[in-house]
Order: sequence, then structure tokens, then C-alpha cells
Amino acid sequence: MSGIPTLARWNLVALLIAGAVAGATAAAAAQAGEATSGRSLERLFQRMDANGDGVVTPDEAQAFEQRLFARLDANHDGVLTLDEFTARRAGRQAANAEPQRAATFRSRRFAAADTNGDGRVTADEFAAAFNKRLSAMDTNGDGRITLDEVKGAGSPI
Ligand SMILES: [Ca+2]
Ligand SMILES: [Ca+2]
Ligand SMILES: [Ca+2]
Repeated sequence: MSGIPTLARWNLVALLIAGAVAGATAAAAAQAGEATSGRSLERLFQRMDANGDGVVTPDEAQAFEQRLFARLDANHDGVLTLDEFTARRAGRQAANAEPQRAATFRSRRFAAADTNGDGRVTADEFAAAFNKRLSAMDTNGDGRITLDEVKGAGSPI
């Protein structure tokens, strides 16, 4: 299955988090494959690349991560619950033909970020998961992320 543009943006966000754990699941890889289709990866990259110079610096990535966390933290208590983590995506994925798989995938993403396993993802845990994934994306190790690297990370293979 491919070509679900409304999902792709969140799928990349999912990638950023879920991919932080070594040995991402086959389901994650499949979702990642969906994220590579269309222009959604480019749109997401553009949102991360605040100054539009075609490179996402660590500062830009961190700012993006913090905005993302703040947006997900619906009750603004500084931690994400599974409900908060999935709420925004749940609406978007209502049209998904495989809601079961999507729900499983979201749960795994959450568990991957919740490194101490207390059922809540703190800002630190979220940032750590995000940064880990970002490092993995930075294939040439220069500390900056290009669109090509983002696209490469989105590949299931
Ligand atoms: Ca930039
Ligand atoms: Ca919260
Ligand atoms: Ca936790």
C-alpha cells in the first residue's frame, strides 16, 4: 500500500521517533515506505528547515522537536501520554484502511520513546528519541540534515 499523502507527514514524525530504536519493526519499515511517496517529506523538511537554506541544522531540528512536543502535549503538563501521542494522528488516520496496524504502530512508537517504561514520555525522552533518529538520518555525519538524507531515511530498505 502506498500513496496516502495525509498520513505521510505524520509517518515521518513517527519515523523520527520509532526509528530511534535499533531494529525498527517491519511494520515501521512499511509505514516508512508510505512516507517516502509524494511531496510530504519535502514539506516536512521545509518545516524543519526554518531559514530555508536547504539544510536542517541542529538548532533548527531542536526547535522543530520542541514545537512538536508542545503541540502533542495537549494538557501542557510537560509529559506525553499515549493518548496525547496518538490523538492528532488518530484523526488523520481515520481514513486509513488498516486502523489496527496504525494503532499498533503508534503504540510501538510511544514505547520506543518511553525509555524508562513508565507509560509517559517526558520532554527529555522525546528529545532523546528524536535526536537519536536524527543522528541516524545524518548519514554523512556532518551534524546537518539534508532533504536527500531525509528521503534516504524514509526508505524501507
Ligand atoms: Ca536551515
Ligand atoms: Ca501531557
Ligand atoms: Ca517515560
